[in-house]
Amino acid sequence: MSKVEQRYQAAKERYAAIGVDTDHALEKLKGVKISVHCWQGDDVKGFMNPDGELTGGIMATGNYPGAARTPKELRADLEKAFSLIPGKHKLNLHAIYVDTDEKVDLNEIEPKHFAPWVEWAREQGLGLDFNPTFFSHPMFKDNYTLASPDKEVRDFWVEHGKRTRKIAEYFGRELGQTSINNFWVPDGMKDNPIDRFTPRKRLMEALDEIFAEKLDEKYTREAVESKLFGLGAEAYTVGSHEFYMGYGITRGKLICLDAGHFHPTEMISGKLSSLALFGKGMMLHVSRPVRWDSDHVVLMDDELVEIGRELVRNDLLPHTHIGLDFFDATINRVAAWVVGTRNTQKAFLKAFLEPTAELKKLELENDFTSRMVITEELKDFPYSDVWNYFCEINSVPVGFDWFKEVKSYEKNVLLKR
Ligand code: RNT
Ligand code: ZN
Repeated sequence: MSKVEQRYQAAKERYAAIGVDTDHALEKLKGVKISVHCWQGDDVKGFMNPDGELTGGIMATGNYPGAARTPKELRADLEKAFSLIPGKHKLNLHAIYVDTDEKVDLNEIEPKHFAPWVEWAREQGLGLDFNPTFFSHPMFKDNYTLASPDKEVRDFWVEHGKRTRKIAEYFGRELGQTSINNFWVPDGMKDNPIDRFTPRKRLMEALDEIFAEKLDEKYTREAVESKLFGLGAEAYTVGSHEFYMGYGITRGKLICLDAGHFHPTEMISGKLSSLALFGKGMMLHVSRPVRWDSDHVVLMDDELVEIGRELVRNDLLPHTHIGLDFFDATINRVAAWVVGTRNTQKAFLKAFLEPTAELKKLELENDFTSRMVITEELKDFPYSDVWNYFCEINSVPVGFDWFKEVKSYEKNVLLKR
């Protein structure tokens, strides 16, 4: 028996004593698929423009060496990251990540421009999710895309949106896993608008136009992602939380909550139970806000743990698509993926290792003392011994060992770019 397994057996006994079956928790964890975002690998540049500058709507900062410059490099980096993450997952692509020799614009993309991704995903046993790219483009005009007062601008982006649906449908059909196509639209204003209403009406109508054609939900489903404010849209974001709550519920779309898109003290964990009652399903962008900014690497903080608990305790995982969304260009990008993904998995494991039924019973009996004592004692339980065993049985490195591999990949591959 390996050391890791010995420790697992000891942990198993301790959890069994409070009515938790660790083997069952590991089974459950295995079923949790994370949609890993491609854009941490190259600071959201994509491969559509040769210089790939972020020119509006979104911003990444930092210049750590080794960013992927081609689809091939990005896939190599992703393979490295996935080899250090237990389980089988999905890759989340953005429209700017075309893989083709043809010069194509966002309003011209077709499934064939993504064929190498599909081939690779099939080989790797990964599903593919997708996102239209409503930023970093000359048609992002005066901070607007779909909400623009200029019909020519709107039409360009409507066409783009429609095309991404066909591409997501193609991913779903080819790979046999529903491809979630997530719409995030940065449109907004730097300073106080006079008219908040009309841009929202235009956004609603443009989205309706994009979604007019019915596609088979077996292959693709759409999500809509809100935001409170962003760089250059400090005073007003057209696609706010209320906007997309209404839109998603009335149009049967998944509602995407990004953990970094709310007021600094407003947490998405508290919203899941309500959304689950009224919406058609949820998508998460697991991320981390820091003061006014979002998109930091996911760390094991209280909110992450709470997100895991909410989804597990209320059995919401079947209705929730878990995606990651962060891009830090000041650190090793493969390490960023591994830390963020493994942390997200660990948060679910912590939740699976809770005696939930017992805690719910105590709560119903108004025994709030026991509720507090158990949840606090549980924080010191050896969940990491269970996690390490999960890594071992899934043939990925345990503990710091994964970082050694990233370091040598950095030395042998990334620093040579
Ligand atoms: C931006 C949104 C959005 C993007 C990606 C790249 O604030 O969170 O999800 O991060 O589309
Ligand atoms: Zn997001």
